[in-house]
Amino acid sequence: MESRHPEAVGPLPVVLTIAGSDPSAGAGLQADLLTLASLGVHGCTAVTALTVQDSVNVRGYTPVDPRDTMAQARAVLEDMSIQVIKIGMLGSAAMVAAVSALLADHSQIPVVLDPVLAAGGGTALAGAGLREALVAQLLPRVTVMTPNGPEALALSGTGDLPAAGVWLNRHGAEWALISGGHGEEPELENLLFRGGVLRRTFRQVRLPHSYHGSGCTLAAALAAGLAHGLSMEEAVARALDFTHACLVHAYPLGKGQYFPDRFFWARRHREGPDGRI
Ligand code: PXL
Repeated sequence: MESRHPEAVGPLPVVLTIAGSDPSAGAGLQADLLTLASLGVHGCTAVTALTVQDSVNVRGYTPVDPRDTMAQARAVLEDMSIQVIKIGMLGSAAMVAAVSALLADHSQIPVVLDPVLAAGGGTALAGAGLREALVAQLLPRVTVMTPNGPEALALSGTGDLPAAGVWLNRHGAEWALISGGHGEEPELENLLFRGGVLRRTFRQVRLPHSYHGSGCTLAAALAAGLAHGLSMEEAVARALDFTHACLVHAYPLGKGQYFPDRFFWARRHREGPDGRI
């Protein structure tokens, strides 16, 4: 007979992330798992692509056969109760079609879509027709999407961010959070839209460096909040605060972008005299 340890609490909420692998572990599914773990969520992964990259740039990527990615996702979905599906880099229109069919079979699960088109350094992570496929096949199924400014403009073809937010809602995304930070302004604005209306503007102070995986962190933290049962506005507010804290504590590991520290709250040993836990 199984007995529970007196300190054990109930099972963790579970998020399935469908995303690409980043060997530097700054972005992609590695970023998702770190973020989810830090926020008390169990993360499962279905891998869409193997990227080759470091903290400076992306050297290339190999797409995974969508049948293999979907077999991973379906295995997990058949076995566990999944609270939220988070979608990151898909890479190809064929992968979008496969994910769209998967979501049709799990219509009750909320979906967080980070519409990845390019790496932080600018290298494309998108095959031909990805943009059109995302819009036509995935947006109608999205609970909340988290494009950055350039992604919102590219997806919508509009000329400014307020118009892009309205456009994304009209094309099916129930909520759209357009994250700021890609301009030069000292204070960045994150815009939350629903029903074609700008519901809230969240302002944040710009931080000094360039970061690897900040968008993945934001979307994964938002998925974690929803998996814990927060309302959308509360989950967005907390995800933005969490991401900002990760970036405040970010560290340089390689020759390029800084790495967000998703476990900033556990680093008391950094202040210790011998640098150990
Ligand atoms: O940050 C976007 C992103 C998402 N997913 C993977 C990535 C990147 C950026 O480099 O490599 C796998």
